[in-house]
Amino acid sequence: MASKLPLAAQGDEFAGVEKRFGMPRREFLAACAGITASIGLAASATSAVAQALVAAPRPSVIWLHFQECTGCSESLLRAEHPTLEKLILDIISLDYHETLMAAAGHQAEEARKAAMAANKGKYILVVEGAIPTGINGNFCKIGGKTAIELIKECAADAAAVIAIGSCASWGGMPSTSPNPTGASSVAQILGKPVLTIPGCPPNPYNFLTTVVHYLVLGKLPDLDAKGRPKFAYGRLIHENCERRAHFDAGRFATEFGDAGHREGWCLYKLGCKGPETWANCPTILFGDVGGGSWPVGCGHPCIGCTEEGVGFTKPIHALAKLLTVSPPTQFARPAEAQGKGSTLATVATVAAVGGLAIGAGARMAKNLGNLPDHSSADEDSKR
Ligand code: FSX
Ligand code: SF4
Ligand code: F3S
Repeated sequence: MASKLPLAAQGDEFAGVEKRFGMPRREFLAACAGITASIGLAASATSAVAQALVAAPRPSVIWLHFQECTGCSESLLRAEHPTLEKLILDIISLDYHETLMAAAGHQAEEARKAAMAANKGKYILVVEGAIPTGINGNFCKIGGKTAIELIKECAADAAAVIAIGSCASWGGMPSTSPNPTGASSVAQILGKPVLTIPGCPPNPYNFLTTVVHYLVLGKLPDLDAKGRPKFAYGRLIHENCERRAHFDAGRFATEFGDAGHREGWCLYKLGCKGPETWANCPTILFGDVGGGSWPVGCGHPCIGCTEEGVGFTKPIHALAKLLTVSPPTQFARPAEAQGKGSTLATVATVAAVGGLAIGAGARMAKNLGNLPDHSSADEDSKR
């Protein structure tokens, strides 16, 4: 049962965390409070989450790499963020990870088989990278087995399969046209849905929170129709973007380095895909270096890297579909300063570009109140 004591007043139940996780107890509990909120539990459950992290047996994790840049692992393990790295590596038992393990060759293969046998039906399989299906899968072979053979063998006795990164989630960059290697997602290879944590790279907190959810509650979090945890992918980037007020006021950067860009105005006209991309980038940020540490915060339009059919597919300069919000009612004439003036024609043009009609505002209000069970960007555009 969750303790009712304030965090600072709790006794010695977390006395070992400083040694084990390499962080002050208060910092550990603060991290647990954030995770507790992310997985949708009341703040009073923070203590229970912390206790579970300290006491839960570390699940065995088999981590496979295929067609990718290893950015998923890099984002998880970057040196500037020892807290996260420590937390993850201490709550799981990473028994096989080709780029991190000291073992090599036959020794590595034996470690994988031993971990799978010892934890049959209980280990978590994490897959990073797309799986090439061309020339019978021979574009990628590890230890004499194709990626297809390996993933099927490892998934057979896994308790859960997690596709991390856009490559594993939906094919990502390797699957872009003309896709000469036949790069495919984990779900396509296994022929069944799996939990996906897309992003190129994905945000490590979304992986951490998913694992903690599994450890604490004994089940995976609620997923949307693309297999993404709703706690992380339940909102459009556009809904939480710090530049949103500029979008609503019709203030847009139209060139990199122009006055609007330097002022931090909305990047929609530079091709920002925030209005059709579901992810929590603006709320959880990257790298723990403070505010603004996410693509739009740094002045670059979101390219929709989490979103199949958008990231690496739509041209960077193409305008995004406006899925849940109405366009601004006023736009500047070309000769006027932005933020002032409009014509019916400009309003109509932008409305047509967005594919929206009257009623979108009401829909926005509805969507802000409810988590949409979006299944694809196209379906959402029809709602
Ligand atoms: Fe790279 Fe991962 Fe992108 Fe892919 O992240 S960051 S190419 S999603 O599989 O390593
Ligand atoms: Fe932010 Fe992009 Fe939406 Fe503009 S279009 S408010 S920059 S997410
Ligand atoms: Fe990717 Fe856009 Fe987030 S490019 S990292 S989904 S802001």
